[in-house]
Amino acid sequence: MMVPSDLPALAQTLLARLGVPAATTGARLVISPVDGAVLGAVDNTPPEALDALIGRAQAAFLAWRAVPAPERGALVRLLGEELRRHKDDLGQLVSLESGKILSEGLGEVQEMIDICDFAVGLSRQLHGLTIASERPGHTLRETWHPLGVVGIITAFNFPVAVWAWNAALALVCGNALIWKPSERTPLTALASAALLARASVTWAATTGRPVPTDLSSVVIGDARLGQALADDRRVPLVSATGSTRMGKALAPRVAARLGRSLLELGGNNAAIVAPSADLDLAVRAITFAAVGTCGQRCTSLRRLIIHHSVRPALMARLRTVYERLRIGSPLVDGTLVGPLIGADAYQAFEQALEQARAEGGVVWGGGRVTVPGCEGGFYPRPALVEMPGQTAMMREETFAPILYAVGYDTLDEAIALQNDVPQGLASALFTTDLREAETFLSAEGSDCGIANINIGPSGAEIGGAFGGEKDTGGGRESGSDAWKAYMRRATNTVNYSHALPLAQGVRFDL
Ligand code: UN1
Repeated sequence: MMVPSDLPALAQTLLARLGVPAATTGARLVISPVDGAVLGAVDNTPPEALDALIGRAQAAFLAWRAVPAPERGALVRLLGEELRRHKDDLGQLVSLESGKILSEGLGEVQEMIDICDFAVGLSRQLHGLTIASERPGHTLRETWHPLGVVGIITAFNFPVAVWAWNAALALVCGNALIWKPSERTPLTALASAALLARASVTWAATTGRPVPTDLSSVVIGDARLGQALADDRRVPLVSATGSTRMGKALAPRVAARLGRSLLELGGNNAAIVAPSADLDLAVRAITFAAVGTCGQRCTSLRRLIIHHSVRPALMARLRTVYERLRIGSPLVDGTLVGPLIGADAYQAFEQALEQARAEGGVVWGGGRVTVPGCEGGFYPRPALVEMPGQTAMMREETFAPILYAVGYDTLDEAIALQNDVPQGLASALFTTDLREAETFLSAEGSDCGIANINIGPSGAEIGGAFGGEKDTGGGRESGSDAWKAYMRRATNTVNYSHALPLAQGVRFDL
């Protein structure tokens, strides 16, 4: 496939098919990282409009919480159907707007579909517990209730899937949503919202009642919008994905009013390669994890901790693979590495390599690749960096395709290195030794929210809980029981006897 030369026209065609009115006249320009073209121009949401919007979302919540959960699930099922129908269009738009390769753009929409399926099933399984009461004639149980308006803040790198993780769960849990997407990716947000709006029309036609107005909305603008959500008591949960810096600025504001935040922040993910590792498999897994999405996943592999006995062989093979990486337009079939999101990201990439050299690193790769027809895009040559040890700069996350390699002698030493960074998102060990594998997954092993064996740290399925510890923020989204963050728990004691025994045997005779 040739690179379509007129990306703005393609973007507007895709938007029209997805049900978004022409986005060409607003004050905020949307730049494609593919070639630097202006894809569209959208309206900013004035920060002062948020107060009324939160009020309307609150009213929508009060109506939505009374709808039975399986019926709420039906809306999410319809959203999943719209996404299936428009997977190609939305997947292409994701590629155009975020720069990820088309297969990953489509994969992202698949991730939305998957979480919708999960949430539909969940809508009949918002289970509480029954608990044995210590008192005769009493029952003790817990129930889960809708929470309120959920603020969702997302990043450019997964411009739609992360919203869907939050939105699909929050909707079946009976909440209203206000979504602040990255300023860099408003078009895919508007398109996702348009698909939900279509699903809402179908839901209304089949149930005979409308979806409450402003049950779900998108606000476009800068950090002030996120701050307004963080500060507003009518937003009991703020779910934020982005940098640790952003999370550290936002979370104290939410905490100041004793609200809840669900944080999905930076990662600094490592893979350990043990002497027994299957190197064929490891090379493929490492390369995908390090250069996929141009190193701009929060789960991207950034540090390689290699046993000294296999280090020369593995690094030689990685260099060969890196030399053959197809770097180019993400819209061209077969491309593996697309552009960084913009000039600032490219500058951070260069600066990190500079710093690595200053700290004793030997760099293979690096520099900017000129892609014919896409001269306005910032295409980096992914870098492999042999480091003398885990230096200070390796403890920071650079959102770019840089893979640092260090050596180790014992597994204990490797695990200590893996854990010795501020972040705690994803980790991996390549080994065929059962003892090593189980040690890595044990309490004394990886300290991350995600710990894998013989698979890289990125590319998680939606079925598991997703998130990490330490500077990653501690939140869990997506599968497993992550839904509980979107509900409030009530403990209920019912006395069906004629007596009033007090707990703990306390006597209070009148
Ligand atoms: C992110 O980078 O914010 O596990 C999310 C993965 C994807 C999600 C990444 N499923 O890499």
